[in-house]
Amino acid sequence: MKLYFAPGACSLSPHIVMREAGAQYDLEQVNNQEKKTKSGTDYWTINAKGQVPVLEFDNGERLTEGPVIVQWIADQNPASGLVPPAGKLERYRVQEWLNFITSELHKTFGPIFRPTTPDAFKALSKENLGKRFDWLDKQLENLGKRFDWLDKQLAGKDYLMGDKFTIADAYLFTVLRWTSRIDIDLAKWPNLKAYVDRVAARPKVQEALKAEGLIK
Ligand SMILES: N[C@@H](CCC(=O)N[C@@H](CS)C(=O)NCC(=O)O)C(=O)O
Repeated sequence: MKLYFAPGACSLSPHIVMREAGAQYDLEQVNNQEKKTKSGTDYWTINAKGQVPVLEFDNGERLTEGPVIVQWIADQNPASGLVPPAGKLERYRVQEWLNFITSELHKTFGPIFRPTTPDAFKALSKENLGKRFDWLDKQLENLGKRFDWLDKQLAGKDYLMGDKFTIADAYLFTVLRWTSRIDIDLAKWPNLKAYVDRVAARPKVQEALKAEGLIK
């Protein structure tokens, strides 16, 4: 089994889940700009969607889409308690979170830190720049509103589902880490800040961050 990842990208979420579940997969780093794996394989041949994460099975079959991969890993390791069993309402609560994180948070970040964006900004006229900034401002405002709501959800809770860490926390933590790259200071949302620090302190999360070279 092999997990394809790019340091700090959304693949950090299944990477954390893999470690929290006690699963042992190989890791293969992907250069997401060059679309090459560390061992030199053209990444388009691994995932025709050109994105991480990908979980590759020993028979060569591959599973994509982070919110699905984390459920698969957790289901293979039920003793880890990382996801409630299918059929229980709590399972759909976790899926409710995964869907919110992927569609309303994760995908809002992409265009904000796409590497080509600053060059385009430079080349644009002042008027166009203004329009882009209006757009960027709106994105950040929308994110801010969602963070206000999230902050309330986390008040008095250690994790999204209460006192138990689940796959949804691995994903939310991964996405919230990106705020520092776009100058959003989480200190504005005390529950969110405390949550990120709490997840970051988990030994398996520390292991994943170190393995991706994100901390020393
Ligand atoms: N729907 C996919 C999206 C994955 C995704 O956005 N991956 C990003 C990294 S966070 C990526 O590989 N981007 C490179 C690209 O799109 O070229 C999932 O949830 O797994």
